[in-house]
Amino acid sequence: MGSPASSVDGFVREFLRELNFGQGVALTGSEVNDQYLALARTVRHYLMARWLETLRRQADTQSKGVAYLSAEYLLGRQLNNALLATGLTDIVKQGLAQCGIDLADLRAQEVEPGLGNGGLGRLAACFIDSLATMSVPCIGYGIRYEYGIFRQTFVDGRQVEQPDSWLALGAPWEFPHPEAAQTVHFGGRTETYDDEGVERSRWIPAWNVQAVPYNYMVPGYQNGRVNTLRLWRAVATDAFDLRIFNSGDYEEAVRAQTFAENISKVLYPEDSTPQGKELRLQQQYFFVAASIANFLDDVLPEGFDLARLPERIIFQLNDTHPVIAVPELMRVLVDERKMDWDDAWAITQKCFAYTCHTLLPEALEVWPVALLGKLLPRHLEIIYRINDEFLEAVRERFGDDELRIRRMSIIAEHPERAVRMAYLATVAGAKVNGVAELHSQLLRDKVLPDFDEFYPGKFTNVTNGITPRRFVRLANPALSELITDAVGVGWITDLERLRELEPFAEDEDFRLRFREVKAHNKRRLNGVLQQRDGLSVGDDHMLDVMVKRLHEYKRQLLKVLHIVTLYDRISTGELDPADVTPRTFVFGAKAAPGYKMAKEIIHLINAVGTVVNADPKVQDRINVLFPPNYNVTLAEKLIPAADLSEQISLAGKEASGTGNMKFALNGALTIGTDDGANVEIRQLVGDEHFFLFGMLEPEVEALAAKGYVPSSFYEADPNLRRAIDLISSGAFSGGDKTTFEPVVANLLYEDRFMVLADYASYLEAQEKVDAAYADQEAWTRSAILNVARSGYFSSDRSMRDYIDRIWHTPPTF
Ligand code: NBG
Repeated sequence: MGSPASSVDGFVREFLRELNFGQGVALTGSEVNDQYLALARTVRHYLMARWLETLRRQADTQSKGVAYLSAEYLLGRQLNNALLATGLTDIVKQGLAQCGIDLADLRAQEVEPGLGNGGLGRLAACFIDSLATMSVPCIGYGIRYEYGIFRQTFVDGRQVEQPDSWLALGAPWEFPHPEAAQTVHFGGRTETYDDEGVERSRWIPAWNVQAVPYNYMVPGYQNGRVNTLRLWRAVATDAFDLRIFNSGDYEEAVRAQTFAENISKVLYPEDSTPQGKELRLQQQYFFVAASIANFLDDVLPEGFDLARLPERIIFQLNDTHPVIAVPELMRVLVDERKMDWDDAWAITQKCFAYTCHTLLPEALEVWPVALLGKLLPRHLEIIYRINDEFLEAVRERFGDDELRIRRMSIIAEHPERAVRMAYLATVAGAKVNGVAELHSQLLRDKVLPDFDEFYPGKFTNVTNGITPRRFVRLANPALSELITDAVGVGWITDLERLRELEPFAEDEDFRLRFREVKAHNKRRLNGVLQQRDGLSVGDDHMLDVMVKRLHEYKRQLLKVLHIVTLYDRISTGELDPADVTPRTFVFGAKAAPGYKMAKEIIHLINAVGTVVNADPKVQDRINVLFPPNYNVTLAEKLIPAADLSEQISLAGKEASGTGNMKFALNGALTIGTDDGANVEIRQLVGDEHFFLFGMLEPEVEALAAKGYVPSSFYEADPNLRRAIDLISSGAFSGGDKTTFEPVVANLLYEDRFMVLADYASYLEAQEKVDAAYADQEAWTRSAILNVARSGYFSSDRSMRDYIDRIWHTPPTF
């Protein structure tokens, strides 16, 4: 297939053809959605030849690649990225203009595929972008959820979830392949049988569903490579029982279909804590079983010698969600391909690697044995055997140390018998990695120390990264232009080149231009917020931003206490408004629908915002904005406009954070704890360009060991007392003292994440922020140095680290 001519006329011809023959409409009278769909399909033509070429060469060379197994991909909009990858933006802009269409309107028409919750899903999207850009063979495997992360609305300040029907207006970026469906089995029982003198096991499943692949292109940045993302959709095998239908029982006739298709219906709106739901386990097995079958049967050439599987593939387990792939590969190799158990296990241990993304014990998935045995009986047997052999090896090494055996067993006995998926992944994985230096160290020392001792060298670190294509080049065109003017374009694929910006921090003219870029981005944000939510950022305000999932450990409450304190001081006259740095505080956060406290906190933020924004005493000084439905699309506008990035989790709780990297690379300064990747950001940008506060992780541990009494901080600190009392007084709830009682009681009597203990230190750091911001030249210098020194946080670098330390999959072509 020849690619369409890269000229404006060629583009216009293709575009009109798509509009006429694809959408069935004429240009005159066509709707924006028709135009968007036609444009998307036209752009995808340009990528098609490269995609097919990549697949052909991949099949020829048979070099080793990565299969990234992830239950989430938070992709963000596709059109802009595809335009950037193909270098078509200018041609398309001109061509559309000839048709009387503004490209910006079509961009705005795209509904982003929100097939992920937060950092973990966005990380997967950054990684596949980097691998394509670096010409490394990779297939991303996941689930094509019909409904992605819910759309958040606020009603009286409370979160209300709406379904995210991202497919409703058409899905021009996907290629369904029903003919390549895989059958995925569930339930039933197992039996042993005599296979020509060898006793073998087999699984007699009870029901099955079809997994239909939907392929998406993952274009590299202007390098002619297009990798594949393959998302599976569940479809019922016997879709419709005609006999029942004819007898008039419509509901019964579609029951099986509904049941099966539920598997890929919705993304679990969870972040960091598992929901022990059978459907979730179904989803997990569904996508990994389909993916492994697809790889072995369709991607590998016929007759491939599976003993050589580790030379061809590494399955990267993105957190514990895909870990059921381990017993699945064993089942396929032993039961179906009749391989000897030991050989199969040796292969399996070379084909998997596991990334852990958390430190919260409650976020380490466990599956009750009863549930797993019911849904996947053969897999449970396989897990038992893996565990028996593993514990045998532990015994050999350490003797009958029963405590140790119990600690290390893949099967937990309390509170119920359950499979510890993180342990299974650790035993099976060639490597286990954390996602930032501190996280990897705590993983070894605190979460899995027995395993680190048992498997020296298995644990490693790969610090997360973000793609500079989407989060700098596309999100921040004004800054990109400034950088390119200064250092050339090479930085887009070699982000360490941002170092060359360092001397420009001393250049007054460059600083001025840098400030103009920020001001431009704030105006752009203002336009977006006005149109989207009727909100506006105050003129000349510092933009202080906290965007991330709502979770107690991330401590949005600490930010609220800071705002309440400022408000209190100004409105009581203790602070002269003229002495207060004008700030607009922006929150963006979704709470898991079942997470009550998180939802209370959202309500509190909105309530404080309403009062603060309406009070003439503080107007023009402080402002609180909470645009609903924070997503990738909004992030792309918000982050480039920010001055201050809030990364204020309790030390030892945030595995990495990736928002922190996006802000630093877009020239915001960070106020943050010594946690996750903040540690590395601070080391790189320099202490004097980072506002550090709060306890260090060992201090947190020490305080917990000693017995943390939050109310003692309340009693000892008059500022804190006033802030909390103001919330309790009903000042933000129309006089009702009960509204925020649960939040306040939680802070005073539990405060698991030590908000009160870090409050004073946080306030002090915020005062330093104000003082620093007053000197705009110095602030800009720091902001430029943040950009210049954060090149390390490119996901291209993360990919190089994975390749060197874990995958050993060199770039190909
Ligand atoms: C999240 C962590 C973040 C981290 C991302 C990506 C989960 C389970 N973990 O700190 O909370 O940046 O993963 O690694 O969602």
